Amino acid sequence: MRQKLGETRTSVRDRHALVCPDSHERTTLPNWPGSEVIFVITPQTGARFTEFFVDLPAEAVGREPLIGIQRFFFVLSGNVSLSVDGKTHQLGVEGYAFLPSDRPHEIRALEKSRIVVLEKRYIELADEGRPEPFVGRVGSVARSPMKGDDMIMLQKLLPAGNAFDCEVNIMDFAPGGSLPYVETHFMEHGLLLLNGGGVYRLDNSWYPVEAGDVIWMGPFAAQWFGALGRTNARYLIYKNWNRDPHVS
Ligand code: UGY
Ligand code: MN
Repeated sequence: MRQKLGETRTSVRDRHALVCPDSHERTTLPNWPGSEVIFVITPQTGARFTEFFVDLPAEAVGREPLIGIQRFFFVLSGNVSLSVDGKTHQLGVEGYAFLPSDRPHEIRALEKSRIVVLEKRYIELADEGRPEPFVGRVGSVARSPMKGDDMIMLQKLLPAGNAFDCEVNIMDFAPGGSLPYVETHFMEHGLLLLNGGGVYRLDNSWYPVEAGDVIWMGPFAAQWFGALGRTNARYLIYKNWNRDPHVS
């Protein structure tokens, strides 16, 4: 799509970035043969994780990430299968999976599909083994009000436990709902807006955001969101956590 006079809402700053679909650039990657990959958050922006979309034609496969890197993926459209530990799972839209580092697996598109992937180097704890693979579906994850506010419903997609060094959640805002305060924390976020829209404050900038937008929030990026419009605003959000900042 040709844009008007070089305009875009995409904005890449030192400690945060908003990456909108109109500025996506496609690439190839050896472990995703035949698919198109769109990196939206990478260490080159300052992040300690990656977030990317993969557009898989029917029958395309994806293989493990680099050594020491764990992976979470979430199906945005289509249907994929995941083979791991001798079992095959089928994942439709809003199905997701977590794969610990160095665990051989294969993701196969059963039809043309789009997934979003988060990858992070695993930080091991001395007395704790790596987490086990986990497969789930958003529709069957419990919802609870975030910090007691029933205008923001939270779904935690990964199991609890010290083996995990990150979390991936869904936050669902009723129109008019907002984060209760401007957060600042050393943990980073990778956010994909799934539905609706609103205004995201990142440091001292306020951005209109809509479905399909990705946000990187680096350490201590001030952050606040208010949902606008007549429909819920819902986002998928990654956070590194459960590890001391000295090793994060
Ligand atoms: O978990 C979080 O830090 C979350 N409340 N942050 C955010 O939505 N920007
Ligand atoms: Mn936060």
